[in-house]
Amino acid sequence: MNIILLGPPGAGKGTQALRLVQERGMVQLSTGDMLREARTSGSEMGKKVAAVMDAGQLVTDEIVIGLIEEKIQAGNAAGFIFDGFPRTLGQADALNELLSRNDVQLDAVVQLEVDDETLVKRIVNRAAEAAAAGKPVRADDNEESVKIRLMEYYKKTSPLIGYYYARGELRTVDGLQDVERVASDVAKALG
Ligand code: B4P
Repeated sequence: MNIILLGPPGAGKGTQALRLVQERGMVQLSTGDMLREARTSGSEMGKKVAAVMDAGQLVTDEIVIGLIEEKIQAGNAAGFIFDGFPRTLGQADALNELLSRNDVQLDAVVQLEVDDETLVKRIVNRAAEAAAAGKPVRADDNEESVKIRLMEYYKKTSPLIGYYYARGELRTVDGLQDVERVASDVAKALG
């Protein structure tokens, strides 16, 4: 089974992807994680994306599609979870093309619905918890960047809801519930 997890920043895409990896052995393709890995590698591409991410903006489609393409070509039997990808209509078109070129079928798109106030609270809370535990705090996990991330989401990512609805692939889950309940509703949505 191959699925997309769709939703605003802090909706819990990464959290639910991890559950699916543990429970179903699926492979998580998080473009956020891939980009964070690229920036710590010190590569030219990593340097380019660091400033964009810290400002809360979206990295170019070209870079993100390149990262995903490598992973899809490597293939896997248990299925992919696209976590945080696609984030623009351009990325959605590119994903369709990549999937059909590699003979991979998309089974469902799960949208996690959470209101803005809760999203900001969750992300600011994650930063506070990391700081208290002496762990690194994500440079984009502060109120100012989160507000820009939300604006980017509404402008560039939210049109994907209509896009996947029109294709009959969209399932919506209430992401305001606790992690266990969200996981149970995601499982139901996947059938
Ligand atoms: P991502 O790494 O994808 O981060 P995210 O959207 O903030 O997180 P997610 O929704 O996974 O939330 P999480 O489970 O962590 O993106 C970061 C940046 O990378 C972007 O801003 C952009 O610059 C770049 N990027 C990534 N993909 C891109 C693309 N395709 N194109 C262009 N640029 C791209 O949860 C957040 C917090 O909430 C956690 O603390 C968690 O514990 C908590 N939480 C989760 N579920 C909860 C629940 N049910 N109840 C209470 N708390 C919950």
